[in-house]
Amino acid sequence: MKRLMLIFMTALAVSMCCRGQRNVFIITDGAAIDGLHAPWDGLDDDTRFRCFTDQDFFYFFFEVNEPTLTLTVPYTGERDVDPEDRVEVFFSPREEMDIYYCAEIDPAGNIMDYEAKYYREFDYDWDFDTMEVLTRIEDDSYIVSGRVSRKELTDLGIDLEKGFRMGVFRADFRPDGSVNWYSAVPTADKSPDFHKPDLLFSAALK
Ligand SMILES: [Ca+2]
Repeated sequence: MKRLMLIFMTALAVSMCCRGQRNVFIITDGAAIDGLHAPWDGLDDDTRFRCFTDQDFFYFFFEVNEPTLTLTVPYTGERDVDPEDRVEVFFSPREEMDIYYCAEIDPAGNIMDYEAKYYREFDYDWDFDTMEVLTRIEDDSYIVSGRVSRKELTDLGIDLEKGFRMGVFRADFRPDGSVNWYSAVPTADKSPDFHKPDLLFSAALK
């Protein structure tokens, strides 16, 4: 995993790609999203998201400024991620989100992953077989890096070459239980709900 982190750190010098419903987020070395949005709270953050692939894996990386680190202690199981600070990545083969796959990862490296169907039908017993993450908590920030095998994504119907729908999100909890929800896709929605087609964006390999 040390090599994984090194790869991430060297891939950070990079290009900004288009995103949004009508544009395609092109996955190259260092495909970048800089800053997430919480329009329902009038907030933007400076989270950095990067992703890329090699022959075998899809890699993703988040760097989050987080002065109100909130974790469930003791951690007893993946649903304990629910009230925690975390980053989230969603994959769907289709815009309709008739099926999609989610990983919500806390700064300690705990993963709450599930299969879902629009609208908000969640199977928390489902897990990614090949997802691995490496996280680091620093002063007022944390890093989440991870990977999932391309074969697994392909088997789930996620076609990296032809394109798929991806979601990138963050939850910023505070110890008092209050929360701000952040999305990569700007939206005019009045309240946060990540489980909607217009909160995901089109992505594909170059
Ligand atoms: Ca927080």
